[in-house]
Amino acid sequence: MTADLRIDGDRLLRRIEELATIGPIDGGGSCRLALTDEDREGRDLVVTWMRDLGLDVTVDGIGNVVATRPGRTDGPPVMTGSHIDTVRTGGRYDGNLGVLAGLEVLETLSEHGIETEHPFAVAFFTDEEGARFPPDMLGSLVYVGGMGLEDALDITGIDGAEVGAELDRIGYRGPAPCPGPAPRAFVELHVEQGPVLEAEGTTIGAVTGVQGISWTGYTVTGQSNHAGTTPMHLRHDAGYAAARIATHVREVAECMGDRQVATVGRLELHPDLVNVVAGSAELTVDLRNTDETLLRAAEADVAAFVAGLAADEGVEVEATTLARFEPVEFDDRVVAAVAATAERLGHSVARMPSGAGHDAQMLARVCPTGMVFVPSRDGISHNPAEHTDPADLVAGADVLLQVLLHLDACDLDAGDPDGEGDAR
Ligand code: HGY
Ligand code: MN
Ligand code: MN
Repeated sequence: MTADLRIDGDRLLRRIEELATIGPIDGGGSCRLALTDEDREGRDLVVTWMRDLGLDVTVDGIGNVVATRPGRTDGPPVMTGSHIDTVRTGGRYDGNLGVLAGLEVLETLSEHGIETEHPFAVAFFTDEEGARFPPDMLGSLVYVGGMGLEDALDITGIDGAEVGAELDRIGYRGPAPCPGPAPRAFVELHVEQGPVLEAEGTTIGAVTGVQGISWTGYTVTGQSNHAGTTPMHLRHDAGYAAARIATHVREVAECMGDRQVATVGRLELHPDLVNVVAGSAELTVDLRNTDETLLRAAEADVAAFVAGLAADEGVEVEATTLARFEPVEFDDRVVAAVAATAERLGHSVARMPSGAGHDAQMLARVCPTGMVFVPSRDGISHNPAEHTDPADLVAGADVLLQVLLHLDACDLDAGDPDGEGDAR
């Protein structure tokens, strides 16, 4: 009876710990920025695990890795996965849990001799974080045909490196075609990275969708000048202008309230010296909302503010869109399957949107897609203090296993709203 099948929790936890030792940072997290040597090392470890399981491993032109276990029939796989690249202050679960839980699902099926109807696949997608090379979810965006491969390979990172050259350097520019083949269905397990599940005392999130994301890079050009001799009315202070933009976006989010969030994560002044009025500044603005109309309103407000500020301060401001994704709704059948499966396994479950971006929001463009969340302690993520209780990690992986089996067995065309399918 596969309905009673569960993963090997200790094996999953061991792999999470082992992967976390690559690119280690203080506090127990990892730094594996996309396409760095640390990312390559993490990729090599996970690919070794995939190959040790006898999975068919492919690497595509943007470095996405897909490992497939055959089913009774050929055709589009039931797919799971996430990412193993991290931000500079990464925790050990963001992305890694989804990839390693997917690997654990395939190993569990093999060690119990389970033959699935369709192939099962686990993937890790390149540069999900977008922290080094914007936009985020770059690999999965290319996988689903949302960006041409050549355009993606030409992207220059915050350190001046280029995606294509870095893929060549780490040996992960593979032959598999982009866009990749659409899966039968896709389910991603991920830590919530927010405070909701923990606050509600709920174990599983049945994720209903992902909020819209707007990333803009600003270059402010003023005039460097002497901090002591330049009268205030003669200044064209790029540092002041950047600071005003940063405080304004915070005010916009607080004024709009509800789900609107705004972040200035990067801010660099030049020449960055105590006694020099900044001649130029670079900063990024991250705006997000579950409602596209409200997100556009926030973008318009910021753009108007920046234009007025530039005129008042006598600076030039150049804006570059680094990422722009509209809100995504996941497939009701998959959301229902996650919720029903969590309940069947005896876990509390809540439906909720995702505040963070995920590869699933890209796969949702090409197949029935959903996500499983598990709680984040104190809602912390993108921080080495990121933590999820082992029991919750295992619970999430068990729900993932059972949802994938349901999506393998059910008739997706007929729909299967109760998510029970024909549990075998
Ligand atoms: O930015 C995000 O939400 C994700 O961590 N890439
Ligand atoms: Mn993630
Ligand atoms: Mn992340």
